Amino acid sequence: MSASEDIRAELAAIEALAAEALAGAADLGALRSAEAELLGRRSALAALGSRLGALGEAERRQLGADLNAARARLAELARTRSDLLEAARREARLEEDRLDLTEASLLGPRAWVRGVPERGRLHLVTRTRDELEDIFVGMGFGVVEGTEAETDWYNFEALNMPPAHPARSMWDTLYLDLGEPEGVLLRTHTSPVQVHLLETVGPPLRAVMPGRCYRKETPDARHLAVFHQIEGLVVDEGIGFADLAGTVEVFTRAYFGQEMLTRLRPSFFPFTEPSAELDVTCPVCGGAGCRTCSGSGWIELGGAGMVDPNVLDAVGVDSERWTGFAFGFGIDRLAMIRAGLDDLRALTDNDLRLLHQV
Ligand code: FA5
Repeated sequence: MSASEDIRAELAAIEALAAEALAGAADLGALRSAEAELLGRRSALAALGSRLGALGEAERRQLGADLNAARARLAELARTRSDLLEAARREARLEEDRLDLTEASLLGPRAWVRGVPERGRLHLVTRTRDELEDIFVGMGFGVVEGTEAETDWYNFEALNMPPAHPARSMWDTLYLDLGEPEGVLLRTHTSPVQVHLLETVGPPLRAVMPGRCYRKETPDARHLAVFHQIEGLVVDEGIGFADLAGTVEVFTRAYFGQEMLTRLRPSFFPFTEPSAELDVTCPVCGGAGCRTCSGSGWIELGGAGMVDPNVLDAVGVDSERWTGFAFGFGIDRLAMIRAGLDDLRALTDNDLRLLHQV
């Protein structure tokens, strides 16, 4: 065999092997190293090219052209294989990243894992509010709702707190940019609904008034800036403090059961006289003192007292004839205590892992 025939045969063999290796590369990495090995400067193909110098002019030209053609065919083959592998890699990545957000948000994370649709349910605070309403309806109370935006008169003045009264500082108020400066506000408690009720319905009356309240507060374990209260008002002839104490006791037993320790402690509110505060044993530490109750062993649920005659007089109700009691309890606190939560903020975090348990 002449030298040129020898080279031609070798070229055919090298091309066949290289074509097989390139076409069979399993991924882009394997393809790149096959290309370097088969088409690079140290490849058998390159070595073959360096042997052409020993041939005569015509043969060298011919074989040189054959060699370049073989190299071009192999390069084209590598490109085709590369495009194919690149497309497959993109496809695989898209499949991996595919996130069906519709499925995730409609069914919730637990359903997603189990593949079973999950039913939604009412938030713990809403369920607590419903339950409190049921308890009071069972005790003969009606349910009344007020508005969240109030005027200064209903939130403060009619409740025996004239402008600049020091007791106003008990409630850090968020004002709305409406009407007179500081004339319209987001109610800081549900007590203004008492005033509306006395004005529009008048005695005798027995009602609870649940709803959302707002205060300029920094949230902590027992405080939120947006929270809920349930107000109670009973006005009739001959109502006394014993009626208030009895009502509070029947209510706390109905809601917490017999075991819960409660206490009524003397306090002050401008719209009740005498005034008291209702506390329950801290459910987190059992009364020993902890972070949740700030070490006191008790958690305050709300205020109460005999309606101050000035409040009745302010809305034209005869305070010589009618007497009454009122209370305002924190719904979020009631929910937190019975669910055994150590931090009120857990109720607004919307962590489904917690909300599913309470
Ligand atoms: C009042 O708001 C009075 N209006 C209650 C009242 C009504 C007294 C009728 C007398 C007669 P106080 O600010 O203490 O009072 O709030 C009552 C309850 O609401 C608290 O004991 C607590 O349970 C709840 N509460 C008050 N502020 C917050 C808050 N920032 N976050 C969560 N709960 C709160």
